[in-house]
Amino acid sequence: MRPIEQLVQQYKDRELALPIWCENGTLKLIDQTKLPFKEEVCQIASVHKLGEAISSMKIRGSGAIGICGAYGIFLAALQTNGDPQKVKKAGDFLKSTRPTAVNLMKTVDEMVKETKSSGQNLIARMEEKAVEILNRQLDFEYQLGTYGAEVINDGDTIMTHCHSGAFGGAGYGGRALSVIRTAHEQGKKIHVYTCETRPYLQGARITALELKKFGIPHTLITDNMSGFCMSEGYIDKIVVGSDRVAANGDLANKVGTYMHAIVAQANNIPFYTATSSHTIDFNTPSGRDIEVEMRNASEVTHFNGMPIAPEGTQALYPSFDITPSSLISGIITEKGIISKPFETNLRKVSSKVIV
Ligand code: RUB
Repeated sequence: MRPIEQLVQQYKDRELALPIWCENGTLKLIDQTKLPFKEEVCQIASVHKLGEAISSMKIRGSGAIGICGAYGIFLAALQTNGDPQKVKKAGDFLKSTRPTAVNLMKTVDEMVKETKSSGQNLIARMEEKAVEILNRQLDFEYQLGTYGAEVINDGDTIMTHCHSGAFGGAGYGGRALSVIRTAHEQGKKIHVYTCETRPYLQGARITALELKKFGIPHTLITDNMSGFCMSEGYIDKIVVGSDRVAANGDLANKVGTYMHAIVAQANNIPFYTATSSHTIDFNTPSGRDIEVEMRNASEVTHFNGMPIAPEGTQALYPSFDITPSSLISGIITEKGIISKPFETNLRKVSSKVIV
């Protein structure tokens, strides 16, 4: 069986739709900027176009861009007829497209490392390896979903921010929504509050769409309503994804996460991140060392190309913020739920010990 046929079969067996796949040298992905109104497939045959799709958020979410990094290296191998030096250069370009999410860097590095032992069969090996990475991420989603569902009680109301779900991952539920989806599939009666997530509205456009598809009851709120909802007792738990977890447990996630975490602590509401062990970056000692991507201010002054502020208004768009580990109750991974002290317990995960 060809890698693509194997992949399609795996997804069929699990009754899931493939979010990202590659056929005959063309990468196919759902254009997330068009959601929820259209599920349009974007076709990409060059590393340059892939970089553009990542920077312009056609594909986004740390898991999904990690998978794209792997396929991007396969495309680079095809485009350069398997020239390892040029493949490495393409990898450096891909890594520069979004600086905060570490999965992109890690999958590119993993693929480039593999070129060293691939010999004559470099192109074929790159395709196999990309499929392997996609499948591995999908397995992680089920595993972390099962661990994470342990902290969700029947009757819980869970708040999430941004979109940490299937379109932004390997297709089951990404990270936060894998926890929520698993709890729902276990028969727990849950309700989700999804923050709209200004300015890109990933929560309103994509999380609400997935919750609807999964049949999970939910309520959309604007980001500035989370304090009210928490102080009034609407929320039992918070589960968000992570773009990078530093060695001390601080995490980078979509801007706004930090303010939700502070309000959660003030109201004794447990705050979890659902992530994979690959999002933990031991080369980053603390949140202070994470580069926060600054996006174009026009994304704040405009919506869908329409201005929403007087012409000439200055704006700022830090795409992520840092939530200090002191505000985090637990880090849900495919290897188990990591509790405090994070500094020591995160290290144990890297040596495969469940803590
Ligand atoms: C995405 C974002 C998501 C994370 C975590 O930002 O902040 O919350 O990717 O989710 P953007 P996950 O929309 O700018 O890519 O861990 O599932 O990737």
